[in-house]
Amino acid sequence: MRKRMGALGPSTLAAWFLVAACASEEAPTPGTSTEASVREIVIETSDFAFAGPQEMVAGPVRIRMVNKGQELHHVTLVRIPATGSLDHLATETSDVGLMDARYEAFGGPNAVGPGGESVVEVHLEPGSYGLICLIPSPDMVPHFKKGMVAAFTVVDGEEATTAAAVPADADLTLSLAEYGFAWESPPTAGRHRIKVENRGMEAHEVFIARLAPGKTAHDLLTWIEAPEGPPPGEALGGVGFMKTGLSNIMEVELTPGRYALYCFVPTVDGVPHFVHGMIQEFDVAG
Ligand SMILES: [Cu+2]
Repeated sequence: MRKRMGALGPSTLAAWFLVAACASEEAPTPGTSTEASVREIVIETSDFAFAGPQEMVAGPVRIRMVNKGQELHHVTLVRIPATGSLDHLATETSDVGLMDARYEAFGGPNAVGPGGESVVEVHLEPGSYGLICLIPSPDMVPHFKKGMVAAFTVVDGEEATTAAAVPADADLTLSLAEYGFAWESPPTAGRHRIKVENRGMEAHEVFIARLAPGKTAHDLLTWIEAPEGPPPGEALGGVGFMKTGLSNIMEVELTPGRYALYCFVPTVDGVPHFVHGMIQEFDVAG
């Protein structure tokens, strides 16, 4: 994401959160093959900080991001090499998100607007990580340069924190590569767990928005650059910067309508992938 999208309606996400919150309080049913128990952590975003646990055990984790700020935010997880540091990540990453190649992007819940919820399941390996928000403010200064970067440690172990009951398998697959998106099967209406796989040679992300009737993916980009009138779309999250070979599972409710997918990861010359064609619309039938 390059810029805030203003008051993007969080009502659907808020409603979905209520459903998800109820579901997460139920104990997983033993012996069923359709559900799995996944540890869950909640990270709150604000203007311009993260609040949540600073350490967790390695393995799969469902990260629920709750945006309490007034701007769009996301949580991107970046593993810090022994030769790097959180401070180096924060100072050396470019305004458009170009990172030192030693830093490994693991994904994370992508952008939603004020009051929104973004949920992804990530598999984390042990190590030192940074949580970073690469989204720029209206002044075009990215949030991590306003302090939105935090240390996060993943340790070896068995300890479980809060568990959420979720379907064991993703029911849709979306692959990312240079430079486009490909659905394994057409997305349908309903609540989905979408496996997002990076099958390319570069890091990629997917940001998903529901388009207002008659609006296009480019209309939303234009509006992001210069907001005028009502927003032509609503941010639904997605999966943040993710290195080649990794996958995250994003949870999203798709109602009938038209949607847009974007990748804002820059190539080495700083040009975002959507300029190279990583921007796509799709329809969900009623
Ligand atoms: Cu990309």
